[in-house]
Amino acid sequence: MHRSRLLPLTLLASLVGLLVAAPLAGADFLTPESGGSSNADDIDTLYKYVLAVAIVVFVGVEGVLFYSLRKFRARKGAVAAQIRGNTRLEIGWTVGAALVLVVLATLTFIKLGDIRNPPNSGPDGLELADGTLVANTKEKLPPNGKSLDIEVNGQQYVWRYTYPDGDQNQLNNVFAYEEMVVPVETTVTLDIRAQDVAHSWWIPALGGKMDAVPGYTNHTWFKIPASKAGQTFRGQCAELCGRNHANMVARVRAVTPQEFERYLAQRKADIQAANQAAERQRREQEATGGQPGGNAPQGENPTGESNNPVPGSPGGTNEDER
Ligand SMILES: [Cu+2]
Repeated sequence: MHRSRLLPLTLLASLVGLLVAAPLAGADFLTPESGGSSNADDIDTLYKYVLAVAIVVFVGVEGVLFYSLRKFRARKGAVAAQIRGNTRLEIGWTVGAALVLVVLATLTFIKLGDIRNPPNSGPDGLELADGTLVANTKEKLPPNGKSLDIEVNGQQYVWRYTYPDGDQNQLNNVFAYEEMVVPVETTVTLDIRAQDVAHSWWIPALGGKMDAVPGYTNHTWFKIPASKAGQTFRGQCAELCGRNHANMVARVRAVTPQEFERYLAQRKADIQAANQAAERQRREQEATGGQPGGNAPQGENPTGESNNPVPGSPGGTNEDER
């Protein structure tokens, strides 16, 4: 075969090969991860719709291009037709492009509601009593108003999670870093904040990413199906936030509601023990006069900024539950 023909044919063949092989190379090669929550599945489906339309457009355009390159290639003695404008063709591709946009916009709006609005927890989800595990200032709640509302706080360079406990006192809530443990079949709503610079919360298999910006509270949600209990979903801060941005990882571990309740109780006990140990140490230091500034009256430290049991954690956590 002639060399000049070989090149486009090889290009076309490799292109077709790439498109055919792409789905086999892994389900999430061209479209987002999914499977952990219905909003992630909807986002994934939407990408697939757009991809399908894009492939049709791409193949159509490239097909006409390669067909024309071959059919109207330069020949000895041939004179090219001089064409100036073609109203029908021009209207045709303008209307065609507009139709593609209308189709994509319609599909997007059909899916958008299910992506943004959290559904109710399943019957086997965590038992959510009225007002006990629910924050009272929420933008998006499930239709029945009940969700496990966890505060996500981005800080250089770790994610901090605060679990609700039903009372107004934020200081005695259970908290954790890096790994969030959640019950399956339960709608988990997240209040996403940042305390220093902008970060971005993203566990790809659990839905879209959400900015964490100082001074704002953003909301997102997920609901992990029962079949995924025992699985851990991994993510990573998605906003360059400083030197150690790459180390700012996040994990969400799905457990059964029973395991979740055990986890919460255990964690509460651990935090109380650590606080008591810290308090004991502080009193000992005060008694021996070892700590500078240790003469503040005891029990009058509402911010809880001293002797925080977890290094690097913000002030105001789990002080003095007694
Ligand atoms: Cu970050």
